[in-house]
Amino acid sequence: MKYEIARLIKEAAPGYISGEELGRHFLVTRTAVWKCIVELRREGYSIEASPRKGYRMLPSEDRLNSYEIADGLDTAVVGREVVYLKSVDSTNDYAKKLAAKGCMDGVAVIGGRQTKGRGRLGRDWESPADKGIYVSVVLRPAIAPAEAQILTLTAAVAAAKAILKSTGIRPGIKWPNDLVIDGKKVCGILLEMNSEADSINYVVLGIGINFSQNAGDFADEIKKSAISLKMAAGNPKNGNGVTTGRLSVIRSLLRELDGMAGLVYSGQYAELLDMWREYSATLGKEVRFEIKGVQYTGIACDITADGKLSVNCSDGVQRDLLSGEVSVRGMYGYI
Ligand code: BT5
Repeated sequence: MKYEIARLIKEAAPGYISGEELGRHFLVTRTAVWKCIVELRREGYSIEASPRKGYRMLPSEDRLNSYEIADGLDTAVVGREVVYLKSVDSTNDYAKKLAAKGCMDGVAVIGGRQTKGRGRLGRDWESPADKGIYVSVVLRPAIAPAEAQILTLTAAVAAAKAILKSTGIRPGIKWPNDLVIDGKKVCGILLEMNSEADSINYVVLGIGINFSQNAGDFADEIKKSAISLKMAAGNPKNGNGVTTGRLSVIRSLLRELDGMAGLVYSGQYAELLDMWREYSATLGKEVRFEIKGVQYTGIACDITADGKLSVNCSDGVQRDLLSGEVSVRGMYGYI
């Protein structure tokens, strides 16, 4: 009932709606309405109470709860069910548990903070309360496990589009799983999969976006390589500043992920790869990577149909990289 109350108050804004009217609507007492208001305020809703006029919703962007995230989302798969947790160890771990129990395709888990946010290969993902966006989505695509890399690209394009649409800032994609702004990492993607030899049981796509950190909020080791949307907005070349809250970015992300997942589910990889190329901050750049202890440099020239990065190496050989680390000139200290 409380979110229904929130909806009615929101609909009445900028006007008021009386406690009596709300009580009548739900056939409860005004005291019961008041108890819901107290709970809603605790969840971050700014609701003004005036003794004569009733309740009024004040503008506030950062109301994160499953109702606000899912309300009117209207997606086909992603976000059909939304789980919001104020604090969680890792949204990926939580989503994996739901998936193992058989949850439906498209369940989205969102955290207000993560106490054990993870990157790839056991690395950490800094996940402070209220300053970042932590989203994991369970997908059950009917594709071969060997094709799963396409989903990392899918998530990267979806996150880039969501950031552009909701904030006006255009990030680039650094292959395979980073989004960058001004040469620094604003978003990381973690794909985890549970599969049989030739079919996928489920995939969990985890996306972390730095939203409102200041430079001083990041640990010393990543201060030079990390950026938040708020920091990016401080650079005039990135637009007029971020005026949205995390809620809009999250809703936009779920919608874009839904669109992108639709492309994968219907086998429209070419379209997806074209979008990836459009946002790429890697193609055409000098890159450096290592295979079995040998260092190579070259120019990243394309992305293959199965998501590999093609590099024209300085020894004249073209190499297609499946995953791993690639340093891109101009990013993260590679000059
Ligand atoms: C990633 O790993 O970039 C994947 C990050 C995925 C995080 C999401 S949040 C929701 C979901 N739940 C999880 O538990 N994880 C996912 P990788 O490419 O391995 O990069 C990790 C490295 O990025 C670290 O070793 C640091 O150097 C750096 N790093 C850590 N936190 C960062 C942050 N907040 N911003 C920028 N860089 C960061």
